Amino acid sequence: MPAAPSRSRRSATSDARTAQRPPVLAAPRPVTFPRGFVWGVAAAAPQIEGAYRTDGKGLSVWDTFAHTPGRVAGNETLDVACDHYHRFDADFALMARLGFKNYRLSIAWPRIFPNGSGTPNAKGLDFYKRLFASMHKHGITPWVTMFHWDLPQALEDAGGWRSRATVDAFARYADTIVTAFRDDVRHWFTINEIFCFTTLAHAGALDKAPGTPLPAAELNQSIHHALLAHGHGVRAVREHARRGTIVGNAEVPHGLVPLTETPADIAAARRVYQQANDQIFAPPLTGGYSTALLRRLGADRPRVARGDFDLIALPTDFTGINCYTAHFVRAGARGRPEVLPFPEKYPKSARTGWLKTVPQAIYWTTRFATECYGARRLFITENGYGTEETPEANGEIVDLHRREYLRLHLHELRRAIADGVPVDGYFAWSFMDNFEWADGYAVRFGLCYTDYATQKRTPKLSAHWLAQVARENRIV
Ligand code: GBH
Repeated sequence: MPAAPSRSRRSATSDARTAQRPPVLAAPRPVTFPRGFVWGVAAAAPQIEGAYRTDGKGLSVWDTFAHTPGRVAGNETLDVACDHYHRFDADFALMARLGFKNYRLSIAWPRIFPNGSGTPNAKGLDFYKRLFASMHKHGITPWVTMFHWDLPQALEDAGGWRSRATVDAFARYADTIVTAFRDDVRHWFTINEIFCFTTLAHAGALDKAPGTPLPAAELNQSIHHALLAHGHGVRAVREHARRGTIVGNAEVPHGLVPLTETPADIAAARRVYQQANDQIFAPPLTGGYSTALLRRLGADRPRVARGDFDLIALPTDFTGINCYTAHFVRAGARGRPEVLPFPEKYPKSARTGWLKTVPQAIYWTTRFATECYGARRLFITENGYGTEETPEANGEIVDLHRREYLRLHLHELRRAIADGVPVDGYFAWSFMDNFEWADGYAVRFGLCYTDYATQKRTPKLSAHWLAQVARENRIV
């Protein structure tokens, strides 16, 4: 046998030498958030409450939509959902145990005005009174959305958002809830994502309720009415809430990120952002429709009454941004913006094709809101990841996909704050798996796993992780 090559000996020696003098590295630098940064979790009444006819609740457009065969995957309904209506106290106990101190929820309009008008339903008001009392008992601050898509069916039958009468009905509803809950609620959101219950409900895929096609002029009028409703939400808080109560919206601006962070690509992305957001996201901040928008809409532009923009642009206390994804933009020839298509295999949620992972979305969407429209105080009102999931054999849910999605977004959010973007808080979507609209219950966005057969909630790995982030105010 020849002797073993002496090389191995030599390398063993040099390894040992290296080990004696390891390079000195800094400890991982903690990525901390500003003192007082608000950490919370979010959900919405129609997606979790169930009890769809209990205590006098009227039907919403989503009840009707889900009961129409073929509209929701598996023909699933909101009838029972997470049964949060009967389980809220245990849900808040779990939230508190994890350490989440802020919860964004919504009030179901058809519980308060089952037929859209008339006298408010005392049992509906009483339900939320009990719910807020439970939250306060558990040390959780409510952040309440007035409208998260569950329009009373009676109002839809009378013309829905196409009709200006729906704006009046919303004004009355906003006055009613802000007054009724003035001792319980100090943080309000007016309307969640106008784009989703107007554009997506009346054009294109029609996969949001009521899901009926509309001519462009009526769609644009509906959007205008929804903006007016937002204004009434702000007005109602100013008129009826206790001093110090804050109000803003929760909108989902189209996300556009520069392919490279060079001046040319940034300018290209900004141009597309401004055009894509000039009808819904911009008006409350800018106080009008841009001339470019009006030119683009042409004869289909909405009728605007005198004073409408005084209402729409009433100053808010913050701008809420729901952030999930974005498109990449680069500067083409002569700086012309090019929105890039996503290649087939780009990282995305397996079940929700629209949810492409683009963490820079949170940096550029908040930054552009400030740069383009002067937003002075921002909250991330939703950010999250949905897909199909099954627990491991031991019952644990090791949702590393969601943890990575959230972690990457939080790093980008921290970068935005470091660059001066005024973001004061972050709400993860969603506290627990729930009714994911047209995708039914198959797509899970929860930090907690919902077993729909038993209604048992199990915090996933991501819930424990984000709760620790919230408790320590840094990315762990
Ligand atoms: C939010 O909307 C909702 O507020 C929340 O209720 C929901 O459960 C959550 O996100 C998860 O979906 O037709 O190509 O424009 C999400 C924002 C914006 C996502 C529109 C779907 C449709 C893609 N949505 N988008 S497209």
